Amino acid sequence: HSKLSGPELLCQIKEMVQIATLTPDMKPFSGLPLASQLPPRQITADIGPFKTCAVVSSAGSLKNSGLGKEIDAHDAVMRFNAAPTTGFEKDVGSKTTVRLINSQVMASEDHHFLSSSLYSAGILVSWDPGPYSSDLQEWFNKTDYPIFKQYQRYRRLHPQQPFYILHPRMEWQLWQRIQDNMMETIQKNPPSSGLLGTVLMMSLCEVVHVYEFLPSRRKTELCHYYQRFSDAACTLGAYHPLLYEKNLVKRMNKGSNRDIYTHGRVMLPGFTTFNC
Ligand code: NCC
Repeated sequence: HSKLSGPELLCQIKEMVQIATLTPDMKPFSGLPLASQLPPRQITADIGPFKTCAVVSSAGSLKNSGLGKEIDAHDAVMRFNAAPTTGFEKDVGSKTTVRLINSQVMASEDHHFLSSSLYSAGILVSWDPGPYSSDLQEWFNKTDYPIFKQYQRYRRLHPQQPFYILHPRMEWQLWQRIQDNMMETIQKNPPSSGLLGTVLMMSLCEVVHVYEFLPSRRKTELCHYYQRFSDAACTLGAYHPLLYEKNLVKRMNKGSNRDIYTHGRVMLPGFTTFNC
């Protein structure tokens, strides 16, 4: 085990993590009604490339950040799960280009996924923890949450909105990059939506600015900027190997430590901008 430099880590992720979404030709979906609802092409073929992008974590430390204008100035903005903009524009902006949601959000009653207007802006991308084998049939037989049932219902209600599903292989290829670059054995759970989304945006953008994934001086136990609920595990991780994810991102950061401290801002280069 040797500690890779930032550029070496970036190259590992560029070369070993395949960014892929489900398409109608993939088995076992090809023979199912679901196939007709999946986008015919990969997300990377349909959207972007963008010049500059913002990835907005949902961290409580975004509260009172005043980062809204800066975030909205990017060509594309990614948000996560149930994170709202209405009422929080000053701190998180109002533009939503892509929303990455986990299957728990799609399935749980209290998120009103099928009817809430929160999800109607921008492009949706969803994911569900797949088996380590990344076998699609195995995953289809046993998802964590009913991602496919909910996807089909949502598509019927909102047929015009672009909606992709991440290939579970991406979760585990990224997990492997984390594990291979850490001394400790990490829990065998997929990376958080935050890291999955950051890597997805690195394949769509020339430069990705990630906000409050590495906490600034505003670091707080407040879980989300939009909820009055505190738990340090939101920032440090419990189910997800979040602390290790953050360590990796810190090593890949092209921006300054000062930017992290004052803005919670990390700068990562898009995959097309460097050679390995
Ligand atoms: O909290 P969550 O994530 O929606 O946050 C999105 C991403 O922002 C980063 N984050 C968030 C809070 C914080 N204090 N620090 C952070 O760095 C993380 O990168 C995080 O991924 C998820 O990853 O999908 C997660 O989803 C929630 C929950 O399912 C949704 O918010 C819907 O309610 C999970 N919480 C629970 O299961 C209770 C969370 O573990 C991960």
